[in-house]
Amino acid sequence: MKDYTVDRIRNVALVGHGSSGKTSLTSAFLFDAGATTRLTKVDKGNTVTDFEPEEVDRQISINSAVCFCEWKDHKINIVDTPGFSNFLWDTRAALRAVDAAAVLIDSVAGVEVGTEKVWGMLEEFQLPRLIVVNKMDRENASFKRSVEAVQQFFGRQAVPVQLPIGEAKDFTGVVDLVEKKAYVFEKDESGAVKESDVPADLAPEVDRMNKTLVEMVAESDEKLMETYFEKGELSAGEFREGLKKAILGHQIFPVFAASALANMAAQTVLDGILAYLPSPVERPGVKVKVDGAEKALEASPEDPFCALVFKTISDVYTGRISLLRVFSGRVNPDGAVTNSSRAADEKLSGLFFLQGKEQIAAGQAKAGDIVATAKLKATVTGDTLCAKGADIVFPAIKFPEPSISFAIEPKSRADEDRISQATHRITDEDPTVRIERDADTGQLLISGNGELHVRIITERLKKRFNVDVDLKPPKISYKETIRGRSDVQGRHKKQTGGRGQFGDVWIKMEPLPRGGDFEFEDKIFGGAIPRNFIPSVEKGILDARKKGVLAGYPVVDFKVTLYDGSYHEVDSSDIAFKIAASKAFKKAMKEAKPTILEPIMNVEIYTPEAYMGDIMGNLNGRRGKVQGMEQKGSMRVLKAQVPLAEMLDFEPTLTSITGGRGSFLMEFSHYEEVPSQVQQKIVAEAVKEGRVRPEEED
Ligand SMILES: Nc1nc2c(ncn2[C@@H]2O[C@H](COP(=O)(O)OP(=O)(O)OP(=O)(O)O)[C@@H](O)[C@H]2O)c(=O)[nH]1
Ligand SMILES: [Mg+2]
Repeated sequence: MKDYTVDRIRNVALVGHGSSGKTSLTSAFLFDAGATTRLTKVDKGNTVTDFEPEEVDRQISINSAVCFCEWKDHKINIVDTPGFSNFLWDTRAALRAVDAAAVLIDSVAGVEVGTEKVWGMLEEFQLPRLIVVNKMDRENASFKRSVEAVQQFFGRQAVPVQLPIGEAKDFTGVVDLVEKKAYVFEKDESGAVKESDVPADLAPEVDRMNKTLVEMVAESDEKLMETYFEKGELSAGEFREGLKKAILGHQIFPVFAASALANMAAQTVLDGILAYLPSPVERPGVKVKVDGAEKALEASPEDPFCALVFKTISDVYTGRISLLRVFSGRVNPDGAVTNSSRAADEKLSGLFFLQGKEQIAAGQAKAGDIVATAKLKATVTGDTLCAKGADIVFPAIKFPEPSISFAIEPKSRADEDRISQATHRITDEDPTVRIERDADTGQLLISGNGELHVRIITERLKKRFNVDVDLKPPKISYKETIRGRSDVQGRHKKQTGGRGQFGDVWIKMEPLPRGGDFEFEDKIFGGAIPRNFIPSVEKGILDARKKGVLAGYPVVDFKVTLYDGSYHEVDSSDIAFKIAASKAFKKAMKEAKPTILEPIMNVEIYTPEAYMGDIMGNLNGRRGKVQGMEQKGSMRVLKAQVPLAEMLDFEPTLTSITGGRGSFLMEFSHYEEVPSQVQQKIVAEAVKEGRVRPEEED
């Protein structure tokens, strides 16, 4: 491959709601630019970027995947990201690797819940973006309606730079509103295009939209505004330069129209990426910590090497593959670097560009590019690699805590043995998964971001690691806490024959505000308990709080004050005080009005207005509390808080109520007390599972 200078590279993520066409558009890009010899299809399971078996089976993207194409003497690195809510954490991580994004909108559905979610991420990372109204060939496609929806949600900065020629089955191409030129595409998926004059019937609309665009550009810059007022127009140069500047400054989000599936107008989007989205040198310097101080990194190949590991792939043959975005400097395939996040040295053994899963050897990795390397020893996703001595560290990548757990049961002893090895590889690749044994029940728990996520991980265990497990119904991570105060003695005494054991503590227990977790205060004066035993008292309570007295769930949001006790010169020991503290904890908890807490989720539902009533009624039955409702065009956005325990089967319900037109997202909000009738059920369940014994006295 040709060696491209930094200004001739673009790093673009394709983002959007699930099924908006990101993978299909990626396929069209690759085919049109000659990177593939045929137009690959999601429905055929042969795309470059949905290469995992779980992706092929379900026809959705689960992982973000990197590929590239060479277009008009530039290299465009494309990151095809997942749109389904369970996998958006990976999309968020991938955004750390790019300088801009293309946001895909389904021309029939308009803005969906996932669109707003990814939009929020682009705002968070301050990435310039263009918008593609995709699926223009679909029945009921509407460019106008889609643009209106985008403007209602994201503001009037969303301005068309194209006007589609025809819609649905009549969609044949686009008019470029900057050049006022038409591009008409063959309907045979070849991508063959003819440039022509604007069709006469569209001319007035094109003039009007061109004027709107010019005005938006003029508005974005004081000097251009003056020129526009004086002359009544902008020169072609001023217009184009001003447009790009406005896009880089987030004052304009240019809107394109395309049909990825029919390979129509993908090339004009590629042109748009070159013309309007920043090269690595055009984006503001990425903020990093250098020797503790914040600094902006310039994308210069001459500076010290510095790269962020934004993704890890666990490949059956190659092992661990780390995907790097190089932000400055350069490195050779055998380079020695430092992992500055962990103060560990790493030696590279090869560099390659990824075309989906295919690896293409790279002679060097340079500032502004995306590359991959295999077999790093200490490095995980989110780490910084830099030149030895450079000591640069990128801000960490934040991953969500898992929101749902399932128990899994290995089908055989051999399966059980293979699990621990597989766990490592899986969490390497997906830092949001946890596979852990529950200390109380002995059950193996697998936790993730949603049911689909957990099911896919289970499939991966089977396909890649030959681990066969049964997935049990999901478990909610309940907690226990107290509502009242107590003041108790805990005494451990065994003084019959030989060396005895003696520990004696008096503690007060009181509630802390939600999220307060645990506090320990030592108020022993005058040596009632010798100093050296006090940490054992705290340890005893820390151990004991792992299991509450009601249903055996961890205990949170309470404070323990140790204020008195007694000891024995010979028989007192660390262990005796630990046991005394543990006894005191159980007693104190029972006397302090114990209660159970459950996770409450923030739920956001997007639905056409007609289904609002049914959805509200359904949420009521799920102990949901509606927090607010907004109208965005023809859509309603409903925000509610609902206990996770009630949301496990919400997805199919919403689909059936709305005929598939509604979508929702949920994320953890906080813990709240469980109503008493529900508590009784949880306790009964815990007794049945053996987490607690009905009368556990000692
Ligand atoms: N009619 C029509 N269908 C399309 C178009 N683009 C994609 N599709 C179809 O929409 C479905 C989803 O397409 P994908 O490309 O997988 O969408 P995606 O955004 O990558 O989906 P996720 O990665 O799962 O979020 C597939 O069945 C595609 O064939 C289009 O332009 N027109
Ligand atoms: Mg996809």
